[in-house]
Amino acid sequence: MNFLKELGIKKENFGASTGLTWFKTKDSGVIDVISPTNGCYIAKVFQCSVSDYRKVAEISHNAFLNWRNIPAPKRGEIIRQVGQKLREFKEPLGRLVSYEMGKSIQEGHGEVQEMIDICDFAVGLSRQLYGFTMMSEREEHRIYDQYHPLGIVGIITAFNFPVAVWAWNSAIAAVCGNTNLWKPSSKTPLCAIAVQNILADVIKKNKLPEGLFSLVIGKGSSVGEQMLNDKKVPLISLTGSTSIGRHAAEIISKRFGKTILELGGNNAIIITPSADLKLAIPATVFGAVGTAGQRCTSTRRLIIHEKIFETVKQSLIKAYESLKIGDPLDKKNHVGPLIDKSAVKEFKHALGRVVEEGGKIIFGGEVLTGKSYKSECYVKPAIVEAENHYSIVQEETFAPILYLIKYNGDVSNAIKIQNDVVQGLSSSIFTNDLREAEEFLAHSGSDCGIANVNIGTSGAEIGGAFGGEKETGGGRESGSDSWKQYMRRQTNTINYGTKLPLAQGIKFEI
Ligand code: UN1
Repeated sequence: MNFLKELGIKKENFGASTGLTWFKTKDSGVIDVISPTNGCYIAKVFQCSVSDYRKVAEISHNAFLNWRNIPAPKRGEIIRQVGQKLREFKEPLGRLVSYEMGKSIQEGHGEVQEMIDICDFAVGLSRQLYGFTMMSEREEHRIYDQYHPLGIVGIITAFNFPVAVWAWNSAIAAVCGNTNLWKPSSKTPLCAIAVQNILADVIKKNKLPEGLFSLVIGKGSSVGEQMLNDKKVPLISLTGSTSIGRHAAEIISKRFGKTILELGGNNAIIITPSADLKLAIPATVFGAVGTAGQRCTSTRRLIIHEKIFETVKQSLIKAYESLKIGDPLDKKNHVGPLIDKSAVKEFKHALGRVVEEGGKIIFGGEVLTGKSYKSECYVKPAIVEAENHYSIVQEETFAPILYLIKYNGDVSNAIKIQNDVVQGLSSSIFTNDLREAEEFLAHSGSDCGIANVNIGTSGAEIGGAFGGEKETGGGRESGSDSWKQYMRRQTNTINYGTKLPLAQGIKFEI
């Protein structure tokens, strides 16, 4: 396969790198990477050891001591070059994302586009790391705040966005003057190795120090724990399940480290009687089955007004019937496989539970077998009539299951249902009624980090701050002023006069 070669993926790969240097540990466990698209073996990755981790962190910390003094726009220039390299490698990298993770090739390329976009954003940002200037109450005094880099930023990513989420964090963290230490999901290590190889050209060309962009592929129970406990890593940005996030937050907060947590979502779309169904139906379908329901922003609940419930249900069934499921590398397919067999098991288990609780599967839910499905990871996305209080509906099942929930009366009833879960990532309303839209966006409206009108729950642009409330973790990454989390704020008061007045008018004369 040419794209593997182009990306520097070998039959045997190592798990730790500080840039150009790879650590050659072979005795700390092996990952055999299998493609969910066809069940074929792709390559081997030797996981790194705890002692590798310590060395990598040491090198990354030393790199930080220099990198923080490079003017931010010059750091931006490096990220500009990274963006340029990603443009060159968009085709093979997008293909690898699709092959290793299983999302459609369009989405694979879209993911690389997100990386390119965030690099562009970070380049501009490198000239805009602004603080405020405040008016002092004292004569001949000036107060301002400024932002300083933190140190090593640990980036722990999930399998579903094996490259984009790293880029959101690392492009911003790097222009802010930090070094990056990436621990990718063990389900998609090759994507991370490919990115590390793409970075190597930029590192070489600019003679950058080892440790600016580092990678550790290792066991969560050893290498992961080491990182969580490491005082040299002042900030950890973690994308994953709520239970992993809770565990990480407990450890990191004990050492007063900072976190950006992007955890589970249980995202809903509300469809009101005035909604334009020409928009609402495709947005719902993309939200529910895109990435085979494995985005943290995937649409899991559809809250429909009773007046239009039947119409929406029938339109959805029709749309689901037209979905092409199969090899995600084939452009005509909309839906690829789930990441692995255990995800298929979760899918089936969730459907079993919803039926037990009184739900009705009205479409799909089968595991697909037959010649055209080259692995055991293909499923038919399911539509289920359910109620919001069912325990399984309250959970995030990382699979294409869409729960249809009826509401009646006013939009406030729908908002109440939408908010009645522990997660708070993304939400949408489809309405042509201004009052309903504004009610949804008001203080008493959606309690999520993302609230959209007439577009779906997934597919956010990089320009906005990305993240959610409640058990989603409260972090914000990517655009807007998320960069502030990657820096430490300092307030500076400068006396340029010849007296020493105290604030609050206090007199202290000696
Ligand atoms: C994720 O699923 O972890 O908004 C991130 C979206 C994408 C990112 C999803 N831009 O769906």
